[in-house]
Amino acid sequence: MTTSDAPPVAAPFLPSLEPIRLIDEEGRRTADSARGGFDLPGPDTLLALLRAMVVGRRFDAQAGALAKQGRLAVYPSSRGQEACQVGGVLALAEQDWLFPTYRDCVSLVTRGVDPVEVLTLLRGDWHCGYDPKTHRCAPQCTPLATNASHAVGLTYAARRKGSDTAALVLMGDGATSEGDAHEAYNFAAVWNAPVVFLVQNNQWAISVPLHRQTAAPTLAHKAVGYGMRGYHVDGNDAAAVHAVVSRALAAARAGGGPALIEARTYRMEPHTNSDAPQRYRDDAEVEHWRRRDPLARLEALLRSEDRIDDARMAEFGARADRLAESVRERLARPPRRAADELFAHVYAEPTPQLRRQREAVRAARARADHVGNGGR
Ligand SMILES: Cc1ncc(C[n+]2csc(CCOP(=O)(O)OP(=O)(O)O)c2C)c(N)n1
Repeated sequence: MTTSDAPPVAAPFLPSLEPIRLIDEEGRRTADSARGGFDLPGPDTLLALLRAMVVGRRFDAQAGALAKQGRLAVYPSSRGQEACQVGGVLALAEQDWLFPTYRDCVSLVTRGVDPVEVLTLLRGDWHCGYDPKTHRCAPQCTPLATNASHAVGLTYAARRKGSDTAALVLMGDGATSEGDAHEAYNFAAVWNAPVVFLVQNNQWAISVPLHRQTAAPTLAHKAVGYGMRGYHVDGNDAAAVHAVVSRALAAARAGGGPALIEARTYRMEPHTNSDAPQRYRDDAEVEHWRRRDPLARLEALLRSEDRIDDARMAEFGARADRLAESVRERLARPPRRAADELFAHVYAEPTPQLRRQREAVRAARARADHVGNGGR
């Protein structure tokens, strides 16, 4: 066993108090002092970020409308958080894994998962509508922070097998207060697991504001206590999120260990379509963040540097509309799955409770079919 008398050095792990920013709120390149040693990605990457954000926002609006129509049981909006989800996902390599939450539908669409399959869980149709292995996307987790320890386990195992797979975990500010987050951060650092935890600090955990959630100077400072690198980044700057996540993933793949990134952003919509945010937050706050829109910021930079014009924006918009139309059409059809299939694959042998629930669903189905057939 090797030991050292030298005190551990915390400095390399410390995040900046000011978030790292590569594009300012007016859509201009920032000065070196704001960049934290990161460079603005090249024009192709910036265009890919903008295109994916335009598509993501259109998808999000469509999903919100489908929830209002009752075609989805619930929908937690990503609006305002596109730079985090798109910036993070486009930094992933082919072999990497994504571990999203219920909030992160745009991240899955960006990773290439069929948008209808993304919405399957929220439709109440099936546990996880997509095959996690196809695009290396874990199921969206609703229990807060449980995805974090799954990612540590997967990447630790992959590393032991000699693979250079890393993982990106998406989690909210509220999730960082969970015991599961603590355990995942600790095991990731102790095991040197190649995991990047991207905390989308959207300021609210349903109705709980950040200041009632944590006393830490920033959520990124939590990294220091676990012995991993912490980064504090402007979560409405897609270029900055992409640059920071890319570097953290590359370091993790190369054996440099995990990182905790806090992306400061804002949840523009209610927590879900069943929430009433006017009961706990001011319109003025929402308005403040509306003026910091991540799509407008990147578009402004690309326009001012002649990298994009109206025709190109229209192309992105048309692509987004096609996707939304396909989602609308396919979700108008009845669900594919038989309802009692929900009880399969939970345990090898169903428990007595599950068997009773399955019988109850079958009986309700039979009654509904009987009524549907005019009671004949
Ligand atoms: C373990 C657990 N406890 C409580 C909940 C109920 N719950 C659902 S969302 C939420 C707030 C989460 O806030 P945050 O992590 O900031 O994510 P956001 O929804 O803002 O993206 C809570 C408490 C849950 N899903 N899981």
